[in-house]
Amino acid sequence: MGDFTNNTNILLVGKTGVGKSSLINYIYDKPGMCPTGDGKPVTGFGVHPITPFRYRSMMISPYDSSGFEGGEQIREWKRMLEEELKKNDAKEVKDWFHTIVYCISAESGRIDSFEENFISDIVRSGNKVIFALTKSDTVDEGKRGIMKSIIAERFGDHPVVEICNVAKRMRSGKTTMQFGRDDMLRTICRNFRVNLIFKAVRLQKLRLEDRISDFHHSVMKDFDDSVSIFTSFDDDFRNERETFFRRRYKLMVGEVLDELKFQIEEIDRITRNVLENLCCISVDSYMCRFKIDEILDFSRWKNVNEFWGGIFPLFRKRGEYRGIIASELRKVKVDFREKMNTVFGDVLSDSAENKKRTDFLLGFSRESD
Ligand SMILES: Nc1nc2c(ncn2[C@@H]2O[C@H](COP(=O)(O)OP(=O)(O)OP(=O)(O)O)[C@@H](O)[C@H]2O)c(=O)[nH]1
Ligand SMILES: [Mg+2]
Repeated sequence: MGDFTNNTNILLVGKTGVGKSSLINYIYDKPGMCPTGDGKPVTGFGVHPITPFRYRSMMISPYDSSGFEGGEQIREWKRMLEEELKKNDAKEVKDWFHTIVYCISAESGRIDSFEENFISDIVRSGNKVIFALTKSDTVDEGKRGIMKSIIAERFGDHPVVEICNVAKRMRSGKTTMQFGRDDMLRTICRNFRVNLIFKAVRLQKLRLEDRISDFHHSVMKDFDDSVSIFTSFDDDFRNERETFFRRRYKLMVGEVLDELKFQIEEIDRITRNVLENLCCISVDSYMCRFKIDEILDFSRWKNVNEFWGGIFPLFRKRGEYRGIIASELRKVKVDFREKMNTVFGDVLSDSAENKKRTDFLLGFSRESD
């Protein structure tokens, strides 16, 4: 993979004062890296790149961001991020950041509706989100459990990491310990791998759509060029066209599928090597399970042949036949999309919240194979 680097960009997002900057300081292991504080907003408006640091063999590039307190501020925040994206030549957030770490304070006991809408947008746009349940030291296990189920209920199976960013001296004189750093960093590293696989699928999906349209046009052009009123629509003619189209389809679409399969296997191999051998983070092995021949199944063409039994009056033959081919091609396209969507779960439609999809991409087994 030419563009593979072990660098992962993460953006910290969340309401004012939830502990975004403190979380960076904690995972960085440098208390004064980002300014933090109580009361009024501390981190200035914007997205702030922090010097990358190494975690085992991965480079982590955190971006701190200003917090928000309500719907209006979120709108401003989004506009600001869009501007930043433009400056960085990125079309979408997911192109720039491998992971969004969404911080929610365990103390809050709820997710505000403006926040819920915002997170749903982020998730729906195909971003990989990790929820950081900050200030987990301040509430008991029961309350943390409730927050986790609220998150799971609203946003599906995204990872939730319980975090205590800062050691605090309690009134009792006891000092609390920080926790969650390793868990957070491991989750970020695993996410990086999933993000790369998603990216490959998304890119090849666009190419596949193009290829199928090209195929469609090339078949119709071939028909217009090679079929005339003198053409006899006998078995030989039909078989010859069918074999020709089949071969072309396999070539045009199959090539992209081959490439996708190869890319996924490469990403799997390389990222597994980095994570397992260099970072000692175990990952589930991804298996590229889809069978290209099954996806390219061309059985629809049989309908054309069976339907065409010489029942049309002669003068309608060419026009009818052309119409049938065009409509069969549309069905082939629909079939193809359905198959791809089954194979990749919701990845291709870019909507998240699908457990199967995540399991699949993380390499857990899928019963449908
Ligand atoms: N007990 C406890 N306090 C925390 C934790 N994380 C952050 N804090 C405290 O919460 C306050 C706000 O932390 P910040 O890191 O400044 O929060 P922020 O989200 O960056 O805030 P803005 O930049 O203003 O949006 C500070 O007083 C931190 O010490 C945590 O995990 N546990
Ligand atoms: Mg801050």
